[in-house]
Amino acid sequence: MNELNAIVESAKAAFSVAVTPADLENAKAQFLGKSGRITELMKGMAALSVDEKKSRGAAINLSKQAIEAALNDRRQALADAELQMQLQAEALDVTLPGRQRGQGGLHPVSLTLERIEAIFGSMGFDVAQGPEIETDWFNFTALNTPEDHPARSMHDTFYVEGGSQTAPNLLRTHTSPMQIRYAVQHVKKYSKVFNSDQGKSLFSGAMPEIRVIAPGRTYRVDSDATHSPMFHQCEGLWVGENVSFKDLKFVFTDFCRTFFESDDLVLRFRPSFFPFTEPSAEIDIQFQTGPLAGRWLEVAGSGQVHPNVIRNMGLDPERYIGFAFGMGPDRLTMLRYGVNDLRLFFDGDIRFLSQFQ
Ligand code: 2NL
Repeated sequence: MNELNAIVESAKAAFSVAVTPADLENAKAQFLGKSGRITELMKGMAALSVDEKKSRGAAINLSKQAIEAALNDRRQALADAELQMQLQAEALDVTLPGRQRGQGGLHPVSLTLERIEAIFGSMGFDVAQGPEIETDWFNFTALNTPEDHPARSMHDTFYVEGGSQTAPNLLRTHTSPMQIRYAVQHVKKYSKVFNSDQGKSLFSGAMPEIRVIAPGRTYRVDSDATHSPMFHQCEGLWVGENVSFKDLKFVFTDFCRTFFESDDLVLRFRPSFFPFTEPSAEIDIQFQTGPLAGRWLEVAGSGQVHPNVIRNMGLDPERYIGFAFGMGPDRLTMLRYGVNDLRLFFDGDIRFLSQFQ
């Protein structure tokens, strides 16, 4: 029995110095393998008597079981150690701060456009968006702008390829063409007889009012501290059977006071001229407090829609009347935030732009 105990002890010792699974399997082979020490002892039993076999066999089996138990313990210990190493190697410090990602934001002029859309939206105005490349009809002719008007010259308007000699394509110089498009669609929806020979069959039936704003990019041949060849415009149009100048004054006053968050803002409607409105008025505002207090600041043009323009929408000017206005979101943004150079909006300098986030 001493011999068996010695074998078990030396097996345990051999297992305990094994540091890899391969070491351990080699050590196992020395004791339990084909010519391992326990296996050799079993082979040696052949010559024993039946009684001796019984007791010797039982003793060898006990030793074999003890060795197998030690082997399993060591296997488990090596697996645990391996797992620990792996966990340690892959450890994450979940308390470390995350990697910061620069948060984007809207351009200040986009913020203004969103404000304008929200305010007019709350007053029941639809928002219409459309092409920046326009035809001469929608940009000028439909808006009662005469053939010889200086705005139509190549010094003021960017003409582009496409279109014809008599109907050239151009970059829209204001967003009014979109309002004409919107109005024509609106009238078509309610008039079965509308046809595009404007002036021939005008709609004088009943229809819901046209109430729309058209925000977007516009283009003119102009570039200095206060003019950019690309700039923004937002026009508004309200046409119905009973829409008057007092509605224009109410709507625009309400808009300005909400936009500039100033209840005591004062407005002034100053006589002016536009081909598409008659009568026409320039709209000035005056702050009562703050850095701009007391000065009259021009913010929009406006007027009652000219009968010829009403006609070009497919409507009978004897029944339909309305007003329109046009403003510059770039300039509104400058006034709201106290920006003094228009070009800052288009330089893309992150130091300037990040101040609006
Ligand atoms: C300005 C002047 C204005 C309009 C735009 C308009 C549109 C239609 C019919 C009639 Cl569809 N008028 N738009 C009217 C008056 C003035 O803008 O100085 N804008 C910055």
